[in-house]
Amino acid sequence: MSTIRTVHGRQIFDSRGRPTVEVDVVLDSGTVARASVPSGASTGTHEAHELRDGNPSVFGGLGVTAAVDNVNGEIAAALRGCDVDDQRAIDERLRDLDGTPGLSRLGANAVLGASLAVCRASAGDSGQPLYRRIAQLAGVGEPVLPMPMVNILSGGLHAGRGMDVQDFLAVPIAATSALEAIQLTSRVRAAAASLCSARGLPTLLADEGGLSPGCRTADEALELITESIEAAGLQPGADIAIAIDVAATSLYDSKAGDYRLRRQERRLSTAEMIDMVSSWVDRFAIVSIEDPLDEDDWAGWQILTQRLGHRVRLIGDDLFTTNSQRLAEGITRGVANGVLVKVNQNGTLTGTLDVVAQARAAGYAPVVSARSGETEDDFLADLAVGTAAGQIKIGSVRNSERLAKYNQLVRIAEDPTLGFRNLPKLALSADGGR
Ligand code: 2PG
Ligand code: MG
Repeated sequence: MSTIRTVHGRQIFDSRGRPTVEVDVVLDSGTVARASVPSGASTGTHEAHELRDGNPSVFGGLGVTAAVDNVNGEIAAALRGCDVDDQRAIDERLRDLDGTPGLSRLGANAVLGASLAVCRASAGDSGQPLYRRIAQLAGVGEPVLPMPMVNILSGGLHAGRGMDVQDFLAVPIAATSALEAIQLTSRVRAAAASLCSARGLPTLLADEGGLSPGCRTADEALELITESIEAAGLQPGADIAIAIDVAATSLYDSKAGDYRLRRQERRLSTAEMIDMVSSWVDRFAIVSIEDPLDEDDWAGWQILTQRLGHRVRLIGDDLFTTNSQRLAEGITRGVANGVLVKVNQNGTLTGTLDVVAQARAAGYAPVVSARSGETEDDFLADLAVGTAAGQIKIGSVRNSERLAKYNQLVRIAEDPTLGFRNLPKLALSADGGR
């Protein structure tokens, strides 16, 4: 057993150039480990609290010096001398120290940076790859390489609202290995760029490295991604399936109680949103839809799940915010059948692993996900493998903060004992596929 000697935080910068927290942990054995914290743009209200300085004259209020001070002060003092291998005790200690449900006092960014760095230190100290250590913590016997869903077209808050729907992604269902998955989706990404350029559409990159063609309707974007798959010499629905993240919370107008599609200058009720999403599923090779409705529209989600849950994965991101109470409510209400897993929505590694276990026990598919603001930290690749989540969403196959994770998957794939998992089949049933 090694104990924690020092915990040191600093302010670094994420892929949008915004400040974020990085933490170094040093053990008495001399092992050193580092982790940094991502940040979202289309955030859910119920996420753990990201502590920002709020001083508008420094980084527009986005500084994280108070969170860093908390790492170097209270957190470092609380963790000094702790057994690095007892991740659960450390994460509970961090939660107790903070004392608020959403980690708003110390900041979830401060707490998470420490939590992830501790896990990496423990892995390094015992000489095991990070994904093996995570598998141990998660109680997973057989870690597995995940199927990626790769961002091809971007809209919403990741692309200046150039399209209403946030992500159109390619899922390489014909792939039999992680490398082949990356290769197939890269072909689609390249074909989409050629099509955009041939049509005079912009080919500049959005926040997650996807293209932002500014399609007026989701139908146009779905046609464009379908044509891109075909132009890459692949078959939609057989080689590549389509996934969507509507990120509908950012479309919802809570005063009017409806959804605003700005590009079409239209407003839709919940029922009309459900009809629209159903018509996409009828006409395109769609395997999963994330956040098709607002984060608090439980009743709408229920109707949608009954209608589509036996046909596609319905993934809750803003809906569940990697929070076990929210997920428990969704399971009870029969809402969704998949959950997006984002470490900074939860705030600790143990809390995140608990949500994955809870999802699995209820038959909900976990999808490990990056944020739109990322660093070069590749923890997520190991998290997806170690939890055997089966699916990962990192963004496009562009930009170093995205490639850091894909490249780590490539390295992990050198382990000959690991399998690659295709999409889990939906358990067909009348109650929404659960
Ligand atoms: C999402 C994520 C990642 P953000 O909505 O799923 O694509 O975006 O990090 O901005 O919440
Ligand atoms: Mg989302």
